[in-house]
Amino acid sequence: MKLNDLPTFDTATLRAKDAAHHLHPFTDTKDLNAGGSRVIVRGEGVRIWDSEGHEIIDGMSGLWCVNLGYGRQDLVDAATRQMQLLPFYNAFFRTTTAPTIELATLLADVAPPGFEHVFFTNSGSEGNDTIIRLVRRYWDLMGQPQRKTLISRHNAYHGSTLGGASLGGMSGMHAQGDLPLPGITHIDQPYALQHGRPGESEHAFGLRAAGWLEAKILELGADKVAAFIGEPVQGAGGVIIPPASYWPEIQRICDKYGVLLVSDEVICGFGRLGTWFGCQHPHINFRPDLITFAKGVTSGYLPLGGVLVSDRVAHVLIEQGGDFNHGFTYSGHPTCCAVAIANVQALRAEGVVQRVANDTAPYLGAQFATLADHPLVGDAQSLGMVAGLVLYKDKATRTLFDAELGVGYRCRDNCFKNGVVMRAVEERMIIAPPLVISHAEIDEMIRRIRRSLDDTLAGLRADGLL
Ligand code: PXG
Repeated sequence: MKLNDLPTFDTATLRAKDAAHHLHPFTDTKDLNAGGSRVIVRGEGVRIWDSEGHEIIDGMSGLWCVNLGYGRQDLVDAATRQMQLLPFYNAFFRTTTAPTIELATLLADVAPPGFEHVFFTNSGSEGNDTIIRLVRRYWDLMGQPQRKTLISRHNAYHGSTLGGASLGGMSGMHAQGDLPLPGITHIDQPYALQHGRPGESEHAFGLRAAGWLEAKILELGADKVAAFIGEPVQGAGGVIIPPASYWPEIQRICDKYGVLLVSDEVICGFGRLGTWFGCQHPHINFRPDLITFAKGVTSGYLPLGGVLVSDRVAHVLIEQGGDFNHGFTYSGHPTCCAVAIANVQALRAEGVVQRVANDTAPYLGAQFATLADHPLVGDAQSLGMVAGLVLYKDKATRTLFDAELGVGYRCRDNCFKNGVVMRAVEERMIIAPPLVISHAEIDEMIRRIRRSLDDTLAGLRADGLL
């Protein structure tokens, strides 16, 4: 859309209507309404604009999803063509649509070896609910119906449905609504800054953290455990990058006890780490039995998610399972699938995943690491196109600020003011920019982040907090 074709936006009226009628996700509505929400009206490449005309580099790709960036006419055209032809038809009663078939075929091609089947959902949360039902069904069919328990990790994020929130390990979510559901339990996350011991190597910590899974399996009894689920790199938890020793050891433990291994690739999938799926990254390196995906499959242009099912599981479901009594009206929605096809084809044709691995991610990592010379910043690390740093009160002694000060939120607000989206997760500040970001755009993003860190430092000093 040309700039002079843009509609005009009356920010005050929009904010008033938003406050009157919209309950935002994960939001204190009273607090939001006191200040008013920011209305985002346009996007192009890695940039977004708000209704007051501010230009902002989107360091979070929308919400970890706009992998190809904004303004892709090919994705718009794919949606338009499909909506003209057939906006919707279902896949329930011995019917399907061409884009649904073509996307299933394409996903089998880009998935790790041994994944020939997909079950479609609308979101990552529904994908993980599907995982719960699938793994329990699998073990019923295998004649081990007592294998019901799923093990996940504290501070994991697996969605906001009852199943997703239960699999997730967010204490704030569990505290609302009596979660987790029965049959879901958690071990600690592989976060060395929280759980590492003085002098312990990263390698040794990774093995010890994976050992918590073995201990939990033995506590429950291996014959009770259906699956272990984890994000290759925890996203919403604050970009927690596990040691390289962690996932291969998790794999070994799952193999030893016959436990299904589930990779939640909602963030890490579709090139985010420089491999098609996060489990394929050399630092991560495991072979899951099931993969949850969403977000990047359409670069967020339309909602779509699902579960990639390995041949081990699919064979049992298909050969012995009969009906699988599960599905959503929009499972395999043709317009969403058409956009996903265009997105995956573009990722391929433009060599985006390769470029992330060989060029963009190393460059982002090097530039992001330079932030560690800032007085507030320590532990600035990245893997692929996700990066996180810690805001320290005293980085020499790794002393954190009191949580009540909300230092991360101060920093996040300064980032917005300086034209960059960065997300705050308690003491951690994180980014996950579009995969198509250029070197010049990375430079500009890092400059804006540095300015925001300076402003945060100055504000803390002015308020007598440092
Ligand atoms: N798994 C993972 C790993 C996710 O990151 C979901 C499942 C759920 O997907 P849906 O499509 O149902 O939202 C997610 C979603 C944040 C944030 O604050 C992250 C997500 C969602 C909302 C906020 O970082 N990730």
